[in-house]
Order: sequence, then C-alpha cells, then structure tokens
Amino acid sequence: MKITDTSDLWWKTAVVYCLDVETFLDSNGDGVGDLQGLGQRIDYLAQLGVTCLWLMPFYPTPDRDDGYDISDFYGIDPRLGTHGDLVEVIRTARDRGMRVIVDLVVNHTSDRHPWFLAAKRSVDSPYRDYYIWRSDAPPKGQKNAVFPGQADGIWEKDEKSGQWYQHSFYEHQPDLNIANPRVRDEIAKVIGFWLQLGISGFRVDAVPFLLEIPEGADIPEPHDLLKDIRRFLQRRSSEAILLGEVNLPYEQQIEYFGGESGDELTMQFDFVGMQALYLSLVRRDPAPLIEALRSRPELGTEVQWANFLRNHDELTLDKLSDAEREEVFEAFAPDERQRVFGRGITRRLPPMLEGDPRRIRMAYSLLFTLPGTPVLFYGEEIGMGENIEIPGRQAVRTPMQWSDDRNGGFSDAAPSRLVAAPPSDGYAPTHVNVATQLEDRGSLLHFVRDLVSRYRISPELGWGAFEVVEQPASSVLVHSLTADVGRFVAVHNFSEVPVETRFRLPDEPDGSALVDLLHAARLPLGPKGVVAFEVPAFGYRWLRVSRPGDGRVT
Ligand code: TEU
Repeated sequence: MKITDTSDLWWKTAVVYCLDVETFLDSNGDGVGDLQGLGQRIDYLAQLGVTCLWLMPFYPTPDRDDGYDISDFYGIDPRLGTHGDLVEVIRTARDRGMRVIVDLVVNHTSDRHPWFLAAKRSVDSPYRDYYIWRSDAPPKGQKNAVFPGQADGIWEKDEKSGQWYQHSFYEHQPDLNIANPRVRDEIAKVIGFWLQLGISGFRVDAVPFLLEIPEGADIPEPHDLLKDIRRFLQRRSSEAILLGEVNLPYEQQIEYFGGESGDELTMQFDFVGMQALYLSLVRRDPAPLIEALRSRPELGTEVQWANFLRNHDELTLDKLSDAEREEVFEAFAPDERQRVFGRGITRRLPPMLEGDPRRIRMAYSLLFTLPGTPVLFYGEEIGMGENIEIPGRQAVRTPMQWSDDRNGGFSDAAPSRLVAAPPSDGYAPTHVNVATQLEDRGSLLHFVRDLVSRYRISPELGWGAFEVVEQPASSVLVHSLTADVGRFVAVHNFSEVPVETRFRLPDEPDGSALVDLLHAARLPLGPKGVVAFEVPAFGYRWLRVSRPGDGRVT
C-alpha cells in the first residue's frame, strides 16, 4: 500500500452537485422544496453519476440572502424538514455512493441570530465581542460592501449604543469577530455537530472575508486560524474536506491552500479560470483560457482545484480587465437586466450560448476535462435557463424542472405559492425537463451522464499533470493530463469553423494509439507519435493514450 492511497482522497476525482433544498423538490405541496423531496431524488442523482452533494444553506433564516443569513447554526429551516429528514438524506446518499457536504457560513450571522440580539441589548453582553464594533463614524470613502447598490459601505449604526457594526455583505449580516477565541470555539462546535450527523465536509463561504481581522486585534497570523479549523476537522473526520470560496487571484489562493504544507483549504473554486473560459467562449479562441491555465499554480497531492461554469451567484467577471468584461457583457448579457453589481451576469449558460447544443456540449466537455474536480449547479445537466423576470442573482435560482407537468413537476402548490417562478420562455419546463430528456438518448442529460461516467473512470483528469499540446489550429485547445495510470488528451474547437489539428506525442512508445472515449474509434499514433484529424465546428474529443500491453480496457 502506498502512503498516499488515492482512494482516501475521494474528492480528487469527485463529481460535485450543488443544490438548494428549497428549489429541488416539494414533497408536501406547500410550494417550497424540502428534504423529503430531495430524498426522493437521490436515485436520480446517483444515476447521473454524482458522487458528492453540496447542500446550500438549509438552516433557520429570515431568508433575506437566500439562506446565507443564518439565525441558528445548529437548526434546520422548518419549511425544509427536520434533522431526521436530513439524516435520511445523508444515509440514503451514502448508500448510493454519494457523500454530502454542507455550506459553512461563519463570516457573519443574520441580525436575527440570538448572539447578535444579545450583543445589541448591552455593550456588556458576553456576545458583544462576537461581532466587530467601532465607536466613531466610519470615514468617508470607506471600503465598499460586496453588493454595490444594495448596501452602503460596510458599517451600520446600532441606534441603541450609538456604535457601528461591520458587515461585509448586507446590513442584516453582521460580521463575526474571528479574533475572539470564543467565536472560534463556536465555529469548531458547529463543524463538529454536522460532522457527527454524517456529512463529509463543508463548502466554506466567503473565506477571505472570514479571515479579515479587525484593526488592532491582538491575534497571530489569520491563516493560523484556518489551519486550526482544518486540524480540528481532520481530527474529527479524516475524510472530511473544506471546499473554499476564495475569489482571489491565483497567487493569493495558494496561501489559502496553506502554501507548501497544504494544511488549510482542501479545495478551492477556480474563479480565474472560469472567467477566462467565458472570454474564450465569447472570442471563440482558447487563448485566454490557455493563459489562465498556464498561470494556474501547480498544486501538491493533497489539495485540488474545483472547476465550475455556473454557481448560484452572479457569473462574476471581476477578474477580467474592464474591456474584457465589456466584451463578455455585450455578447452574453446584452440586456441591462442580465447584469448585476457592475461585474456579473445573472444568466445560466445555455441562453448565453443561444441554446446552440454544439456550444453547450463543448462547454461541458471542457468543464469535465479541465484539471481538477467538476462542480455542477442543479439543472445544468438538463440545460435549464434563468427566469429573466426575476431581478438579480435570484434569476438562476428557480425550481428544478422535473417534467412538463404543472410547476415543472417541482410542486403541487398553486403557481403563486412557489418559492420561485420557473422561466416562461423557451426554457420553460414544457421545453426543458428531466422526464423528456431521460427518454431521449440524444439529450443533454444523457450527454452529461456520459461525461460523468467517463470522468469517473479517468483519474488522470483529477490527478494528472497538465500540459498544453502544441498544434497549429489557433481555435483549438489540445491539452493532456498525465498520471501514473496513464495519459488523457482532450481536444476542443472553440470556433464554428471545422479545422484540422495535428500534434505529436513524442514520448509514447511505438504501437501506441489514441482511444476515443466518447465515440468508438481508435487513432494509431504515426512515426514520432504524430496524429492528425479534423475537429468539427465546436467539436470535442476525449482521447486516452493506449500503450501496448497497458491492459486498460476502457
Ligand atoms: O458569496 C460571497 C462572495 O464573496 C460572493 O460575493 C462572491 O464572491 C461574489 O458574488 C462573486 O462576485 C457567498 C455566497 O455565495 C453568496 O450567495 C452570499 O450572498 C454571500 O456569501 C453572503 O453570505
């Protein structure tokens, strides 16, 4: 047995699926999705090939930030069910080979959280220092809140004490003071609680904000706090992970992995690569993505990138230059209503690509072949669109579309009682739904399933060393991932023009061939490892190097 047994690091080759319980399936007809509903769809997710469910916040909440404003870290929102229902979900998922991770939102609480209520009641309350206060008015030109236009600065006055509390996000989300050791103990207890219920880790919300230490606080290096959290997590559960939301440039992300020692976040979303990918899609040119991937730091064995095309927030373009952002806006969000915060797009992928199945499939093929672990947002597998009638980030948070029945099979409630209205355009449930696509072998759902199953038997994708393979076609990206199990070569044409690609894999032994994993085909490598073929408009190929006698059948 090797010291790093790859099967321990399950998350290096996981297929993560993010969903919000309230928009997945409503089992009791009140218009709100619930845990029992989710329980009924675990088999659907298993059949899709998902190996890790990420549940967005399901805690008690005044619901002014879609559940990211939490009023009890240990509870379950009563609209969604009970702890018993959650345990059933976790257990059923585990039985079908799926782990569950949950959101850990400890940068802030809701202003309805009992800690904040107590903190406001008296400056002498033991909970006062759970939050961050200043006694004088914040200076003009202060730091802006994360949601421009929705919060004015990051300080809000508490009328009773005349002091100001810090909130990085909405005014109703006071920031917790992580410099206070009692707050750190609370966070550890929350982690311990959910682990004990059987979850396999956390998606950690807004990590850089969490590590922001109030001015003048007497505290060691903030990253030591993250290291403490990680140590605690691993003591309680060796398989558990921290998947961090760190929307920062690559150089800074390295610090959140814990640098060389890799002892902070286990995984981080690749926001930079995601944004470059959109610029590449707009330009029909892989160059921006190639540049990002080349500058993406190589990681040690025990950490990982999480790749995604869309998440529940706006498609942020904040890491692009102003001109590049404008370019993506013009192509993918021509209508002002499709933009938010001056930096992001409130749409899902298929409408941005004008519903062109070739482009949509090419984008998902890319997602699954990028070095790392893919993360899907619910509904991506069937090509759901957004509801443009709903302003802001909520537009992409509409109910899962199960069938062409009323409410898309999501709920029996009157449409007016639904937690969110499905789109009524060409992406309405009558046109886009699971039931219809299950019956159609040529559907996007079956396509994504095929990608998932191929991803799962190609550990090179999660483990391999990345390399861009040189070839002459400028609209084509050929990249390879090499691991001890073998070598994977992916080919993607970003343009509508079919083009010939020709490349060399000089180090492969004589008699090697490329096996096409998506279509039954075998391309022998010529002398010096040369191979050439035509890539169709927006085409993609998944190729595995088959070496003489390597014994692999797939
Ligand atoms: O988002 C935190 C965060 O920093 C986001 O603002 C994200 O980086 C940004 O949208 C990209 O431009 C998390 C959740 O994902 C979000 O839904 C919550 O509203 C937010 O925390 C506050 O809890």
